[in-house]
Amino acid sequence: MKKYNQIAAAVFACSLLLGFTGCKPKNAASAVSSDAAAKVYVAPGKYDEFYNFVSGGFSGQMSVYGLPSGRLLRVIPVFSVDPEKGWGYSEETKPMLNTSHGIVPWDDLHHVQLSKTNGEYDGKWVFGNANNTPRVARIDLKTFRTAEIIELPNSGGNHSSPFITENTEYVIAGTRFSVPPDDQNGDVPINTYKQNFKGTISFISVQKDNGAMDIAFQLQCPGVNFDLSRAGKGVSHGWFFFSCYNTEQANTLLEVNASQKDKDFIMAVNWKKAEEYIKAGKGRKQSVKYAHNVYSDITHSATSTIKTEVTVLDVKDFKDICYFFPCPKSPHGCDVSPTGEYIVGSGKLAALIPVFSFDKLQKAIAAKDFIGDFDGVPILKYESVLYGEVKKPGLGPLHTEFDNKGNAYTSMFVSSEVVKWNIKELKVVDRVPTYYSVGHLTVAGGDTKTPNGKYMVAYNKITKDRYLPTGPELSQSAQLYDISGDKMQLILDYPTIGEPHYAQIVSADLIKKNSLKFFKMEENKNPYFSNGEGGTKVVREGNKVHVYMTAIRSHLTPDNIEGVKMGDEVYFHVTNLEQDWDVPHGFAVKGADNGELLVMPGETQTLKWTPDRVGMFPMYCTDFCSALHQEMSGYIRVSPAGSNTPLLFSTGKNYPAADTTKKK
Ligand code: RUQ
Ligand code: CUA
Repeated sequence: MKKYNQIAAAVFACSLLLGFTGCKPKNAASAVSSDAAAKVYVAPGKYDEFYNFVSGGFSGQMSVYGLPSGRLLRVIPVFSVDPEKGWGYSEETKPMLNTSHGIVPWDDLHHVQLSKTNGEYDGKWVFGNANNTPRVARIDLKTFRTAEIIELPNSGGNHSSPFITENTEYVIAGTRFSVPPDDQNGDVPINTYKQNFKGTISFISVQKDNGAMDIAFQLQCPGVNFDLSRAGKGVSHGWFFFSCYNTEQANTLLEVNASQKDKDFIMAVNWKKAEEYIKAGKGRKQSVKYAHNVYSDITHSATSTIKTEVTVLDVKDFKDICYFFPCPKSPHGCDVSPTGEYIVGSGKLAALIPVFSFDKLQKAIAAKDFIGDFDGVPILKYESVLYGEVKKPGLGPLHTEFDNKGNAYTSMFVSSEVVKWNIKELKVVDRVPTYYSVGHLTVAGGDTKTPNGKYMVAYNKITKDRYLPTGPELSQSAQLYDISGDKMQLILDYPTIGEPHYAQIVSADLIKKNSLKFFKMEENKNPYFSNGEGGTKVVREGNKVHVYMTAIRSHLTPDNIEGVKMGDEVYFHVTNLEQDWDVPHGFAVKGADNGELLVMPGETQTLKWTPDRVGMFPMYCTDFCSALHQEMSGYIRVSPAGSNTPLLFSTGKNYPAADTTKKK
């Protein structure tokens, strides 16, 4: 307890310090070496060597940077609407944000995971988690767009997610908040946590060829908080490791009540065993409700399906799926070394880094070296699983990644530094300050079997004085370190979008060759596609007016529309006829409370507009597409309800003036 108090005091002192002075390590500016500029300089017209996929945290998005330049290449909308991409505004993209609770326009994305084959990045997809309304998304790296989102029942706060197995057999998602299962009455006193609350882990299968996701099964585990996880690899393939906190099972003031025990747990899961039980029909069907959303690059639309069943294994009934082993004080990160032999726990309040051995874990399980059980799950003895401890690494270890020379890099939130240590010897070999309060870090290929080991990026929670002031909120910051030598060397600071949590770095060669340039017109199966300007039309169906419109440099077809009346709902189905890279057209109409559109070459997107008044409404292309972009515009006339203005539409034609406004 004394030890805890000291650490807590240190945590508190530093957070106080941060609050007032910025807890500034010395020589912040001079920490950058003189050759740093040359190391990060990517000449105009040249490509970066790596893509860096970065979580946007509370923005719900994912951003893509080039490294080593730190240039922002793209923000990918995932769990939030995004006006820059039109995501969530067009009728076609809205279903992607659907959940069993209805449309959720903004969530919180913490972790990114690139798909893997044989424990190496394969460049096909990147996955991300929605933390608040639990979901997992798959982003297609051909289009850099979200292709699929699956909601997770029986979960709350999908933090320990998404982590993937060596061959992307499964994407795994552990619940942060334990909750009563969805098919049980959740209307129970909160202080019945111990009896009624369960922690669920979801196993999402991923189809090899097209990436299609499905919830294969869920494990119902004791009620604790799952924080982070990693799949085993190499020798530990077939296993998964989850850090668990709040093993006190507290339901209030967790800050104190979930920090009582000296050790929480890491939970080891033999997922191959769980898979066997599922195949043998041992799972129980549970009725639930969750959304499964899929975007098609052929119909250029999303569908959202509500599903109603999952298969659940209750781990306390199967004694050989899950094992707990103690891990010092409120573990956060739980990372697995490139060989798969070492599992690194990071206790947020611990003053050491415990390193566990997979080999010892197997022996301890075989020897039934248990010290008891926790809600029916056996607990192994700490010493029997421990490989060793890294002593005095710094304060507040959070996350660890690995290089190709047998070293590990651990972020230290409280002491604001990255500590490099040797895995075999458990000796600290180098440390560098971060500016300030590093959360996650990533090494190029750092969670694969063969890390690249050239760069490491620290993602800092607090920026303070690093950039020009921009009011009360400053952009969060990433810092790039050259780790190719013995000493880590800070070479670049760059601002991030939202608050970065985890990120990954992958060789650009793996991705850039597959990138799509435009959608083929002949493959466009959107039901409102206009096949060329000859295919455009305006169709009235009761009070719905469907405008089949095309956009090409530099006009809209039709660009004059009359005969729309108050009470109508107008659907602009805009097809971009371009068949060339990087020529989007936008579409906007005055007063549209549903936003605007951005339409990629060969794609069709729909804006719904309900006119709120009689009059003349300009419409135009919002993306500066050509010299005559300003000419890419038109008018839509709205007449009173019941008027007999004929439905007319055209481009380049002036009909004889038929002034219907005078007639009643
Ligand atoms: S977390 S700063 Cu949400 Cu991954 Cu550790
Ligand atoms: Cu199309 Cu501007």
